[in-house]
Amino acid sequence: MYKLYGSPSTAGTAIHWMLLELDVPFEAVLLDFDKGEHKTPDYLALNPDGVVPTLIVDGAPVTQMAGIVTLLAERHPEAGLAPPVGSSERAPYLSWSFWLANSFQPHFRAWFYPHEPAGGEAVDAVKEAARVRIEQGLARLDAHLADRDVIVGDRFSTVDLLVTILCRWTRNMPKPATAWPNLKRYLDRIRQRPALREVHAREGLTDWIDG
Ligand SMILES: N[C@@H](CCC(=O)N[C@@H](CS)C(=O)NCC(=O)O)C(=O)O
Repeated sequence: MYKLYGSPSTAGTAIHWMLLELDVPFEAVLLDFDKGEHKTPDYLALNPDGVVPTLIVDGAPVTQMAGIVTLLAERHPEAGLAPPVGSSERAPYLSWSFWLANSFQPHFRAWFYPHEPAGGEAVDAVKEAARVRIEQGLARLDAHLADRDVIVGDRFSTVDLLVTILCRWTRNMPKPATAWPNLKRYLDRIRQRPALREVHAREGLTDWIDG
């Protein structure tokens, strides 16, 4: 039985969705950011960064969105949400996973929390730099999807789950992911997945899922 600490419409949503894709038993605790529930001593003992998600696996906390979905795919290989170790698709799978986590996702942190790198002084410049880099990343994904339905191989994987969540975060940005034609076609198909629709319902999210 997994226990997820998340919060609606956050990186926690990725794990919530993944658990529904896997159809495994779990408990979801949705923290209220407005009440600072992610900064309490008890929660900081689980996740010292005071962010979501945290997943309790066999009694121990596991953090980092991309790491958690990769771990869950490994623990539930029957779901086929990651190419097997040793397969030819493993290299692009790991490259895309780490690119998303290390190179692309941090620009979203800068966009939504610009005071962190800017120190309160250069918030507008930080947001503008983040916007440009997010759009460059979206253009790269769009080009990759020109003749493909998924990012790696020929079946949906945790890479697609991460791409979808990050694209969702662009929905109120000046140029959202759906403005790129291949990304829109890709996202329109993924938005039909029952588990993604279910996580929207469970977290009370009504925007974006229907376009
Ligand atoms: N690198 C972390 C980033 C997690 C993160 O930034 N989570 C955000 C929500 S999407 C959060 O908890 N923000 C609350 C805060 O920073 O106070 C991960 O991938 O898990």
